[in-house]
Amino acid sequence: MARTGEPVRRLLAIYTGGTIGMRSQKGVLVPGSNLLTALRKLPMFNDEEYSREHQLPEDTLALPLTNENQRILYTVLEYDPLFDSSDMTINEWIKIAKDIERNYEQYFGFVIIHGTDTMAFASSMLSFVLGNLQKTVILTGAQVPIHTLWNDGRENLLGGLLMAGQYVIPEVCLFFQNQLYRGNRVTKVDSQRFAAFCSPNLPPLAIVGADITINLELMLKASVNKQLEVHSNMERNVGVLRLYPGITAVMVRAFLQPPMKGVVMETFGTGNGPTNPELLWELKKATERGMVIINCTHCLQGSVTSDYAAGMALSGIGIISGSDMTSEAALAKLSYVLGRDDLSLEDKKKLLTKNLRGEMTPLPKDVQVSLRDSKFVQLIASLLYLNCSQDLDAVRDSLTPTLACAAARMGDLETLEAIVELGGDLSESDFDGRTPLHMAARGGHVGAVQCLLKNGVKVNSWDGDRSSPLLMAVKGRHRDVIQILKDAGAQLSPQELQGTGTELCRLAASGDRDGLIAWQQAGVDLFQKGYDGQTPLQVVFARQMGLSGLPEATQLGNY
Ligand code: ASN
Repeated sequence: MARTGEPVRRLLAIYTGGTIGMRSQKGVLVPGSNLLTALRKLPMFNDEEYSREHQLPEDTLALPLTNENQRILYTVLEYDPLFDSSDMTINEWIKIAKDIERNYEQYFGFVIIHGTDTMAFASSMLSFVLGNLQKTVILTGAQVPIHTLWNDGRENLLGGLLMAGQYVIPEVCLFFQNQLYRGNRVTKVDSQRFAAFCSPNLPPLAIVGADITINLELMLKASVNKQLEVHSNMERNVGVLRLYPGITAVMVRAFLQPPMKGVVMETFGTGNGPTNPELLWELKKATERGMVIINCTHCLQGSVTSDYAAGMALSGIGIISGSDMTSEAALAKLSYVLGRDDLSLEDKKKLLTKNLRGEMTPLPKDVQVSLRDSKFVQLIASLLYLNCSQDLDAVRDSLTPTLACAAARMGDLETLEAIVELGGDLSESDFDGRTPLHMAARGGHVGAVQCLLKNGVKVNSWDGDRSSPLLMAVKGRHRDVIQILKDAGAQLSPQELQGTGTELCRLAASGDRDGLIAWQQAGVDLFQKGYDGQTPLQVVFARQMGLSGLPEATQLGNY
């Protein structure tokens, strides 16, 4: 996962405020400017000799060499004004995302220095604002200012810089107290202790001790070949409603009034709420008029299920299960999805049930068998595609056709798209000479066939048995696939057409109307003769005269 061969790594550290740089003023802490000046004085953050020798710019410092002899340089971009994070809003988080976008090519990774109070909201929000991320983005901060003798700021910031400078973890993360978390899985759980955050439903992505332990199988895959996207059209009219025993229908109604468009509703236990009919009526009315409501549990750990009638009542009125998302992640996801003007309300609701940025664990019944979801393939893919070495290139090239054929055979669009995203070629054939298009055509998977054609796979190719994808679709009687292949220029070869007269007569004799239509759709003449000189139509008539039933086969002329 670490990129090799680059001795100097450049990071951008965006300082937005927070306790880490705060100073005491009239007895209270206020955001403090010139963090760079403070860092310059600390040898762990500033290799003075290197900076002098290399004449680093004023806003850039060098960390001392890492254990692996790597040099990490970081440029500090200090915001003005600086914020106590209680004042941060979607606007500031979008500004951070745009600063990352503007500097994306110049830096290896990004560290965002942020106040802890709303850091879980910030990391959740940024995980949705930043699309197709291929570089590491880490938020960090402190419970105690970095200038004080005993503080957590130094360790957190140094840890964040080291992680971002040494690893490519293509997602928005949060580093605190030696743990690297997925940003949209965290919540702040302590207002004073250094262990301020926890990730209740996902283990840390990495743990730093004497060694660094990376949980490779948990990491999201980089969207290779896709450009970074900043989704700045986030819906602001979203909110969190925490249910409590005795909450009244009137209060709920007041909360659900315009301009509110989406609500994260925090419910009891596994997603239960009062079954009070007036309250359910208010919620039902709101969802009917287009309000989107996600059900998340109050509990720190666990997931929303439909085990109780009290929970079922909520799902029965159009409320979407938030699975094991934190409220912070659900709010950010709601803001992102409702901001997608290209989607209908129905599609937005569907998207909300999906795992988009690793923010939730899909319910077992919703898990489709997908190579992309399997930890095994994730591990293989990350090993094959995120590392660069010639040996791995060779292994990747030989494994990709097999993976792609297996995915195409199952119609696993997600894996096919993932292979493309990761830079794989879908037109390669496996050891039997079969391409993924053969397999998708054989299985009748329209989406997979379209995806393969869209990605430039040749429509006419013949496997070891000299069969084309079109022949496979014909044999499977997949009429919509036959049509798509024909439209893309598919043709049966002279070899494939050999003996079709006999095959057609056989189908006619057994009354296989679908089989005959499939051949006709592939461009085969149904009036050709079989081995005994009879046409399929003659066979049908002979059967109709002699045997009962099969009038449908005579309707072939309609096609
Ligand atoms: N109030 C501070 C902030 O969130 C708390 C902190 O950073 N520890 O900006």
